[in-house]
Amino acid sequence: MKLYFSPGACSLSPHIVLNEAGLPYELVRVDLKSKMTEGGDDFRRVSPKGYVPVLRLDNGEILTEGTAIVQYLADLRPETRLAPPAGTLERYRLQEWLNFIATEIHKPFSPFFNPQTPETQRESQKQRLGERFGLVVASLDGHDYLMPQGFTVADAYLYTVLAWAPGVGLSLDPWPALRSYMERVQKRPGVAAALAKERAVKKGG
Ligand SMILES: N[C@@H](CCC(=O)N[C@@H](CS)C(=O)NCC(=O)O)C(=O)O
Repeated sequence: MKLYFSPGACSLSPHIVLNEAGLPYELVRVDLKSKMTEGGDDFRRVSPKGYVPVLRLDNGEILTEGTAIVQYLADLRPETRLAPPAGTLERYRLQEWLNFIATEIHKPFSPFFNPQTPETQRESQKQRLGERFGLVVASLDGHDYLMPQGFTVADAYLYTVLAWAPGVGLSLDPWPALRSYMERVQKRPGVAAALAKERAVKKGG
């Protein structure tokens, strides 16, 4: 399998899951501005959506949308318990988290990455995200991870998007439980390896 990614982007989530699942994969870096891959291919010919993450399966099929990709990967290795079995209530709980992270945390970060966004909108977005962070903290109460079973693909995704907060001027200090959650997640070997790889790629230019 090939994961099309950009260092530090939301493609970090499936990158973490590939490691946690112990699956073999190749990484293909994408320049999100030029829409070119590191090999000089037009990324829009890989996926007309033009955004990462994109997974190319060994049979050549293309899978997009982070929440679908991470569940696909988890289901390849059910014994790693990165996702509860399909059809169970627990699986819908996982999907509840994935959708919450995608729509209530991931996308509300988007205005911060647009230099045209006015300061007033940035402040209101910070407040909105803060309210969502409060909901996450309440759910984490007494748990190491989002789901009672332990680390799942939802944690890979939550970690990825929360890691953007300090860079956009949104300190996690008011939510100590989130800070300790981030520290806990990034100590996992699969997470640490993905972070080290993406930092090295970014440093290399
Ligand atoms: N709906 C997509 C959104 C993915 C997304 O927002 N990707 C960003 C990076 S975090 C991107 O590639 N942006 C470049 C662009 O949209 O041109 C998903 O959930 O996978």
